[in-house]
Amino acid sequence: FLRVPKTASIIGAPMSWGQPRAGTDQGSQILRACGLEDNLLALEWRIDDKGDLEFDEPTRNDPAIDPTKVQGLAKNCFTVGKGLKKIHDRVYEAAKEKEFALILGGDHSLSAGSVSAILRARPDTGIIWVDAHGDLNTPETSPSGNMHGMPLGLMLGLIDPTLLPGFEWFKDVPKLNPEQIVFVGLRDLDAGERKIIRDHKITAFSMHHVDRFGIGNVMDMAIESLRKPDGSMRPLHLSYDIDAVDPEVAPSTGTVVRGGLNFREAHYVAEAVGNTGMLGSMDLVEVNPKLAPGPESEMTAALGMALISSAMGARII
Ligand code: B3U
Ligand code: MN
Ligand code: MN
Repeated sequence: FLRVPKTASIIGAPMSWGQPRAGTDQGSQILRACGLEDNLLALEWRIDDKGDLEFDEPTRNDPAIDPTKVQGLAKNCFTVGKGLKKIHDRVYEAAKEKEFALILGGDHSLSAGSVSAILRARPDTGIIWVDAHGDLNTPETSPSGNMHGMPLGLMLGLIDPTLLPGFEWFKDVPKLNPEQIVFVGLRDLDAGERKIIRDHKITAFSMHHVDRFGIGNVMDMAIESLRKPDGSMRPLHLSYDIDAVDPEVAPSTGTVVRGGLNFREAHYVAEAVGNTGMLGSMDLVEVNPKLAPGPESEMTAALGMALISSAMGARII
């Protein structure tokens, strides 16, 4: 099985068309500006910086979903789908070279690109999805049509990619089994997402569970839930949406929800995953410096950077 690789591939994926707010496309840049390379070097990583990918903008002539075939909306699907293909290819390149893939968002739709690439290289990977939201929507269940609420809907195969312009390539990528996912930090689910969690028996730890059991127990249970049937541990991918963290600590993000992880809980999540020795890849998404600009956005970006460091080996003692 995979042991933590020693070379980290940094992949900037400042794509923001999965949600409506300008500024999410500056996330990778602001995370880098918080000293990413120096911090990783200090943690004894070799760095293979792939730079920031470039993405097309949506245009008014882009193909959209056909309302006679899909009852719902996936805004900018053509541009998002093309962008995810770029991310997928770049992440796959890193993962097949056995590098640690660190993906800097960008909005959370990008994780359908990164996770599908990780699964192609490391099929048994377990996904730890740290988020206020479930991101399990389909065009039919989504209240907003924003694709950053759909990456797990895509990865679970709940959306037919052949009906989504821009996603034709997605029919050939590996999909997730529900037992390969665990949620931490949930507190804002749509009705359709609740049903998907129930119907597919996805392990989910909401903020209610954090209150009830404490973050230490929650992370023990979350990690334990990702064991394979033979008892061995899966390689892990951490998909960290900064909006999992309480808005008092991480205000600069597009969809804030009160009652999130506090500062230490947020770090603990990353440390606990790092401590397994099985973490092979990570997304850090939804930092938007244009929302709450100034000291608050610096605080949010610095936190994002600290969470990456924690997952990749930084320890207090
Ligand atoms: N579940 C809602 C809101 C949302 C999802 N992800 C974020 N917000 N960041 C939706 O639009 O799908
Ligand atoms: Mn998310
Ligand atoms: Mn979220």
